[in-house]
Amino acid sequence: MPLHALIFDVDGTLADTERDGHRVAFNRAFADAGLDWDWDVDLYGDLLKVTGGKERIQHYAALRSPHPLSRDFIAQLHAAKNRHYEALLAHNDIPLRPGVRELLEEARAAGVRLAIATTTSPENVSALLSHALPDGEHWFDVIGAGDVVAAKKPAPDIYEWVLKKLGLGPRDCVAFEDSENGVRSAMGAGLKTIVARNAYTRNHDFTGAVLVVEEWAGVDLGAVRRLV
Ligand code: XBP
Ligand code: MG
Repeated sequence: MPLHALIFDVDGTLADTERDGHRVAFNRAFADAGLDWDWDVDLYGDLLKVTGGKERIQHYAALRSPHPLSRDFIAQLHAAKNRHYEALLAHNDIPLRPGVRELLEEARAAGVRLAIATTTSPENVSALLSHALPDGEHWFDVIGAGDVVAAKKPAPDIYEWVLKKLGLGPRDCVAFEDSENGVRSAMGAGLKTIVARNAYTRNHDFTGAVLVVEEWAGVDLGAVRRLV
């Protein structure tokens, strides 16, 4: 089966952004808003089951109080969190996971197209790429991110949206993920999926993935082609 495109998740897959990036940014936005919420490393691991920053805030608010937060307040909190995230990336060094750049470069050299399918907001994708892969944002033909679809991962919608924009079918592409919600989403769209686990997703259920590894280093294009 010819391989036409590689489709990457962002958070946890291209880079380990959650613990020292998104989590810290959420906490800074909560403090700014006068909320006494503190998402520690373990609690954040549980909260990652809910994909999407706005959805995660809403879920946590419902655990804390029977009175729902307004959509406007959640949207403001989330926008503040994304501003903190961007500032953090500018000051912290959150690099690409080992092996990612090599795989992207190999695909480009071989004429295999690149795309992104993520739950995170588009501005966060740009912020990450501008710092971790400064020459690389234009390497991706399609970037599907955030609210472009109503149903976030584990729904297949974001991968289906990206496939449609690429003009390709799922059998022409491979998905790269780090989490159970991501694998459910990609497989739901009919994609073969390769997983590199991380500290937050080590115990997730990856049933159905074609390969599960600890790191991307060693997953080269030849290895990907042999799996499809
Ligand atoms: C990523 C997420 C995101 C980020 C925060 O999931 O769940 O919500 O934690 O992003 P995946 P926003 O890697 O499976 O796409 O705050 O921008 O929503
Ligand atoms: Mg992920």
